[in-house]
Amino acid sequence: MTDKAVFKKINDLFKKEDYFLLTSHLDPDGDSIGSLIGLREFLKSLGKKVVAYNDGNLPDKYKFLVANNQIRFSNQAPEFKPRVAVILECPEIARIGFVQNFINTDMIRVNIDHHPRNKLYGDLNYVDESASAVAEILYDIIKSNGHNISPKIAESFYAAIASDTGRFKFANTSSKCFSTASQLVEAGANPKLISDKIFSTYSAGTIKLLGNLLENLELHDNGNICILKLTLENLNKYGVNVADTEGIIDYSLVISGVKVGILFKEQGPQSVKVGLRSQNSIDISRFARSKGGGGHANAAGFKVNNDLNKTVANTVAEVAAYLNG
Ligand SMILES: [Mn+2]
Repeated sequence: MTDKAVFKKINDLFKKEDYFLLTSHLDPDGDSIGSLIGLREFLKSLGKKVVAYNDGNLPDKYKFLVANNQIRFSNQAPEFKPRVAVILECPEIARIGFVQNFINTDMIRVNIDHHPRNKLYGDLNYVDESASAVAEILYDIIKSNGHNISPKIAESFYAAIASDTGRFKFANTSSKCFSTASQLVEAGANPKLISDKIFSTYSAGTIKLLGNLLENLELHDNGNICILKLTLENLNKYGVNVADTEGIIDYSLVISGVKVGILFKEQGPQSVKVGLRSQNSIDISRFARSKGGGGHANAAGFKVNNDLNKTVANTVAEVAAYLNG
């Protein structure tokens, strides 16, 4: 099917059906939140019954997008029987966590994503790896039917794109994404306000925690690898919720000469989340997949069931071998 044909099928569902469930991946980021809220707003404007779920926590910096209960983070069943499930940002359906409990085989599943290696698990699938954010795709779907973009939708989608492109600077920042962002600004998104909300709302505790992490950063493999370690003790010491540490990983790649940045997030005594960032020329997602994880070429990750120190030692050695192999 051509893009146009898929867009038409999705728009036909938006028009015909009345009961929708929307969801996105565990531990939501800006694209997950902005896309959910924008699509929810759009379907509501068509008079549809919509419930949006996410298995995770809402980071403080995205609270301005989400009014009371517009996204449910709890395992509380919908009050109506959804006919269509729209799954955003998930290469595999397992990424939606508990929300799987609410998706039955008799529902129509629509899978919209921009991650590599999407499993095409939907009844309708639209995957565009070149899209800067899922919000960019949703914008195109809605516009393709001539629908109006309200200021609230524009704000949500703009926030999603600004967040997924790291304020329009990651490798996914395309001419197309600037063009979409421009149209969203025309439709009412305020770039300064959204930027301030997303990128300048750290708590004092988070900034002090960042200071501690930077003070203790380590360079390995002759400066090719930079690592940051976020321990449970650290989170506790500065009173920071792990959901509010998004963006800290970007500091792992700002030192000149560093090819791969790694943030180790201790989640428990035998549980570590490993976040990876790489320079343009290095596909770090291939390494992440070899460890059971995934992601984009320059931003990926995986989880390890081991203690922090062993995970750090093993990962540094393996990434060095990957770089020099
Ligand atoms: Mn995304």
